[in-house]
Amino acid sequence: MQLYSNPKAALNSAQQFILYEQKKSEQATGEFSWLLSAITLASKHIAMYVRRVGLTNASDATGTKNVHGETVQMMDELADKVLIDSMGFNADVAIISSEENEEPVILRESGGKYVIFFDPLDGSSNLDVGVSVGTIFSIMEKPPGVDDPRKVVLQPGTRQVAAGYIIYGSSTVLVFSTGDGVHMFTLDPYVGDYLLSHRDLKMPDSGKYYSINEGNAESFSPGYQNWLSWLKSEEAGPYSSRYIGSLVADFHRTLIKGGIFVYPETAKSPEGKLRLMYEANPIGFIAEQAGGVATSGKQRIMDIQPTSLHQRTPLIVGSKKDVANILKYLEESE
Ligand code: P6P
Repeated sequence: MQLYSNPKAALNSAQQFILYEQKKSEQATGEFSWLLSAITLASKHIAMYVRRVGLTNASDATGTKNVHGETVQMMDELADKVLIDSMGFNADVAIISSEENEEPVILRESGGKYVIFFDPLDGSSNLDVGVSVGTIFSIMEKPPGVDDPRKVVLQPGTRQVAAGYIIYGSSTVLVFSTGDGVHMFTLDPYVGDYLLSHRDLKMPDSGKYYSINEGNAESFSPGYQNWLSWLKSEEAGPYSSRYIGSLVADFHRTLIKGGIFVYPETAKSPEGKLRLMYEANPIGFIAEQAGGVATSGKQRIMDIQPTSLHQRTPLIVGSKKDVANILKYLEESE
């Protein structure tokens, strides 16, 4: 049997792809290709540890809690350190901010062009049960003439120049956009590089999967309750429920197959659970670049003007028709 291989992919590593894309724009200086290569190198280190988590103490608790009061695992700290170290010595990176650090990591008091936001290992509580986890990144440029780190990091998602994630699942997949479509690369462990598997990925206009933690349903507002009832009716169906509990995995399925992911306000998380700067914004950037929609239920995610670095937001993201349906119920119940 002929061994399947995608010869075109072999010619398109993520680095080559970025360099080729950057050549298309005169003002490109190759800075982004460096940033991307730093992130992809770090992700290969992280993938190596994630793939062996049962053989190490990587999923053990460190005994500390992060800024959200969540238990920090060894793997969370390792991923955070690997990412900061990989970006740290690049002259263009001014500030790095991650879920694991209450304050932004200031690499350069002045100078430096980019601000990077990370969720180093989203969904890490699933590590010990073999569920996909991921690294999410968002890249913004420093506003000209602003050096105060507190102001520099509090920019709306529309200021993103690039965003993406790496999902450590059945394969290790890199998805990113620099504002010119969404592209997907699969790590070929034999080649040791990310090879192009989808160029200019588009999210279907609608899908049959809905993804929401119905364990919180009691505390959903009437709009969400009414939407869920409609969703399960003959009129709407058939929808299938898929909820992994790992944002990157639930979103990646939505990106590829369409449908909707919802994390609304709940009794436990009255502002929503997901973080704006390093979860909702980058996921929203990718969704919109692929033709999807990302909203808080009240406004476009990327228009939200942050007031604090680790602030949370409700997140509704997915196919335009499925998001339009839920917004109709939310508006009717206002
Ligand atoms: P719940 C993981 O902890 C995470 O931050 C996201 O990856 C995921 O979508 C969400 O929380 C799951 O939260 O409350 O349903 O377990």
